[in-house]
Amino acid sequence: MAEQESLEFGKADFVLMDTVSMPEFMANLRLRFEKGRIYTFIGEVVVSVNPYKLLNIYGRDTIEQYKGRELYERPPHLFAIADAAYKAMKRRSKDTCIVISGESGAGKTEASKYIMQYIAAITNPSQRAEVERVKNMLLKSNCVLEAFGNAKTNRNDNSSRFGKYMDINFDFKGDPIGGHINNYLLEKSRVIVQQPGERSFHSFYQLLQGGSEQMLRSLHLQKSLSSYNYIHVGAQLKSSINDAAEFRVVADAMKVIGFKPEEIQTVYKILAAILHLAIYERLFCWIVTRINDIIEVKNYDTTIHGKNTVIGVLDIYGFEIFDNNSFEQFCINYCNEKLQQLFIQLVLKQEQEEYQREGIPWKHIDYFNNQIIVDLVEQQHKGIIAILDDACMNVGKVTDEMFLEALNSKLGKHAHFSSRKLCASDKILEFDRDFRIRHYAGDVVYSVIGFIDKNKDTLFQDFKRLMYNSSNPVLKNMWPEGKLSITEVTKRPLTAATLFKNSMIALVDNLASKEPYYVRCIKPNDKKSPQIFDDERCRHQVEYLGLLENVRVRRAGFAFRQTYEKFLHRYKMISEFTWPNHDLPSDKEAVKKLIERCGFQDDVAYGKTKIFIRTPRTLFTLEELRAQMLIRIVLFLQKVWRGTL
Ligand code: AOV
Ligand code: MG
Repeated sequence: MAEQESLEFGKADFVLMDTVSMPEFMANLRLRFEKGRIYTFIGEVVVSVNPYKLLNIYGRDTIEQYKGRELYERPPHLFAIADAAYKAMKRRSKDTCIVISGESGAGKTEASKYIMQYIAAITNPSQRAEVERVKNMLLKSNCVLEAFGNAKTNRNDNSSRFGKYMDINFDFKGDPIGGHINNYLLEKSRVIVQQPGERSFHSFYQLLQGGSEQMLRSLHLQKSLSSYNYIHVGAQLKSSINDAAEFRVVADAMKVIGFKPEEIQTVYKILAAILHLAIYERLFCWIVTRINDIIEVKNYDTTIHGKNTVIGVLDIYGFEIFDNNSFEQFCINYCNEKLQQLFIQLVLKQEQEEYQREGIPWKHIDYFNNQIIVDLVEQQHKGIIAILDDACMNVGKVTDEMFLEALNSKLGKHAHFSSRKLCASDKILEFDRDFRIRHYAGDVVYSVIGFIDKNKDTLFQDFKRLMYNSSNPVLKNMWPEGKLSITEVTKRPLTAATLFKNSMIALVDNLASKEPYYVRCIKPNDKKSPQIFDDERCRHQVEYLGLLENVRVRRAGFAFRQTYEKFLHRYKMISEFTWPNHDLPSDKEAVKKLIERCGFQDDVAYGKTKIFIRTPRTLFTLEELRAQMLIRIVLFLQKVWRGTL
């Protein structure tokens, strides 16, 4: 359990609560927020509350406190989890991932940046120039992607409008040698329409506010934001964002990453063209591909240097409810359902299943399993995406209303789906327009308008061919399908929703194949205020994130487990019964003897194939005993060798 700070700051690990109850959980969370302690552990999970103010807790001195320390030795912090993921990767050659979840504005993107900064700060102690260059590129890529993929929404002034999963590759020394970014569905409709109070992507405002007179003139642009239909509404909003200064930071970052001057020029030309004309996602994907070309691992020979390992950092758009929710919110919220399902699978379900499998006495802990909602969206033939695809396949004119009709007839009995047709008294929902999904994080009303068009996502082939035949290589690369022949083109392309579903399934498989570390972000209020801790809003998030269940499983559970064979291999020198070999009937019996010898019998349970240790302190003590014994063994062998025994 986490090193205890003074009790005036509350409990550093929710596992230490006197009773596991919502009031006590909330009281601790609030106390810590008010005292500026925004991080709290649940075992190895970090719960974070957005402070909405700059805290002096990310500097060099704090980094030094966490470097190389065990998770429980220091107060809870993002750095503790980043260090744990890094250590697992370095010591045990494990691929790890850090999954950051929480609703829009809860602090995911900021957390992912602090984690990357920490990893950059603790690696490459020998200051190899090439590694420094790679680190710099990885950090700067954030800033470029944020300029082109983030926007001000009513929930967050810097809201990620795309999902991002970034792999950082490390060499055998544990230093970064490259990376790869996967991006997920950009909310491209924002280029054309924004809800009241919102802006288009930052990049447009940055160009117009920060580009030099000469540059704007060469792009045939005017500085006046009100001249442009797509952004003039957003431009009138009062905001804390300094677009002119950010323009220079982003242009500089592109240079550092390795974009060529003519490529940067083209990016801004296309941005200008978009203001004149309706192709932004292509530009965004091209930027990601270009960054990937530059940051991918090069010249690493695994036969010489061994495996290169990976830490993945996932920062995706958070669950969101707007006044008007469309196809994009449907995809974003489905994505959050998938991540919640992964958390349930890895933290709640598998943990309990393992105790059952190993025959450890265990009282089952109930939790809400959102698989039913995941199925509602993605199930083959019966799910919403399948029904939408069916509607899109129909020849002839299919309308959004017909899609809603199909949903009504196929999902009428589903507990998490409703519409006005199915429930006439539900006056919030409009006939022929709305349906509601009861998500794990709350009810969301979606308007079907635009679903069919956005899902088909068709662009005229002539247009693609025209772009592909451009003499500008950047434009050409953005439209690879332009080279397809007519016969190839007539094959029906996958729909936007199916592509997104496939990418989510691949993402979850990828995360599940790595050792996961979790950051669960909570938004304290809807006013972006550092002072307000809105009890009701926070309680709702604690509830749907399943944090109380997480504490219960963790509290009743065991921090560490290992097969008897591996356990003996590491600790057999601690007891005379097991060193150098034991003559007991089984490894399990030998481990029992060893544990009793050390007096830890009350802190362990013996499963069929594994030993389970409840508290990390027991493990640390075993490690200390092992280290002491190894020194004695070495000294003994030295004496034997010198003949002085
Ligand atoms: P998100 O990534 O979770 O939302 P952000 O990480 O963008 O949320 O956080 C929103 C805002 O909260 C930031 O712009 C900061 O002003 C503030 N903030 C968050 N974390 C911190 C922190 N640790 N210290 C100080 N301020 C913070 V979205 O991308 O909308 O789901 O799609
Ligand atoms: Mg974000």
